[in-house]
Amino acid sequence: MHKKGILVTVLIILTLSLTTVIFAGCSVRAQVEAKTKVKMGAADFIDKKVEIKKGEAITLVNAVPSTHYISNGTWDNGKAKPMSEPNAPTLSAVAVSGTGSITVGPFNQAGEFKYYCTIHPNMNLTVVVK
Ligand SMILES: [Cu+2]
Repeated sequence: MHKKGILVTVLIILTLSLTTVIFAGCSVRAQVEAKTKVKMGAADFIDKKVEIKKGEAITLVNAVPSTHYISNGTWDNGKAKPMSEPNAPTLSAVAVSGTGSITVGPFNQAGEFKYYCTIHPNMNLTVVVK
């Protein structure tokens, strides 16, 4: 009788931990990655220009551990030029650290949109939306 009680307790604990693992998995999957990935190096965009279709998003991925702060705008000859572009998803020094990533979008209007890293001179990205 006592053994059965222990067995039931173990089963309940197992069920609860399994449920936790399943829900944790769901929340990770909720951060949807876009099919277009833009790789970032230690201090630059490895992919400097990407082309996507209207309605699509991009995912900025650190290819090596680093920290970037991404905003709308561009570096022009070593000078930071923040921009506020109509129809561009707004980023205001959004941090991407370690080997992390962020998804930007969807981009719902055609055009060319500029993003830059506020701490790494000349780290520019152009997103072309067709
Ligand atoms: Cu950076």
